[in-house]
Amino acid sequence: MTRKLTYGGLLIVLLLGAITAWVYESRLTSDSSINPTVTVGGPFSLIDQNGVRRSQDDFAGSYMLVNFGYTFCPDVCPTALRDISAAIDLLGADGEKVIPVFITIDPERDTVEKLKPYAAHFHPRLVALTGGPDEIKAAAKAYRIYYARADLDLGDGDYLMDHSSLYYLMGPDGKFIRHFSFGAPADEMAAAIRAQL
Ligand SMILES: [Cu+2]
Repeated sequence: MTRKLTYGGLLIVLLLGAITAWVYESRLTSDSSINPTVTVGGPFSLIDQNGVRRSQDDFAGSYMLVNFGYTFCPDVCPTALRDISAAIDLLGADGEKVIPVFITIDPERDTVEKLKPYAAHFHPRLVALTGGPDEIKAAAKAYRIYYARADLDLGDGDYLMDHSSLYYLMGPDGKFIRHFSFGAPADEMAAAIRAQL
């Protein structure tokens, strides 16, 4: 296969992934506006970048800004984490009330060792969580996150993951407050979060 074809294939896979995630997300957002009883979030038990098991109860009393992704992600996740970190910094001292939480949807590659420098790169208070495949599956289901391994071999055993990129603001009681879509500007997120604190 030529280089050109490989890049073309990659583009198609990324595009299909984006469309799937978009369809899934529009269903979620329309669901939750039509039906306010649609729940997002809930109990989880995962392992943070320091190897410590963390549950939803550990975050009680703090707001969480939760998003899902994977460290091998070439573009979407780094952008999301940069925007989320910027929004929290824009909140100044109030930002201390909000804990940014990144949950991997690629636990096979995203080990504790991998998550530690990745999290530190984006925000000093970012909590990055991994776990067993079933634990990740349960957390993603609770947060209505779609993810799947992309059907394209990048060589050397590398692969991409398709996943939805929504950020969830959860209250000190662990309840869902609102979501932000990928691409939401940091200043708009900061203002929207401030209105909830
Ligand atoms: Cu990603």
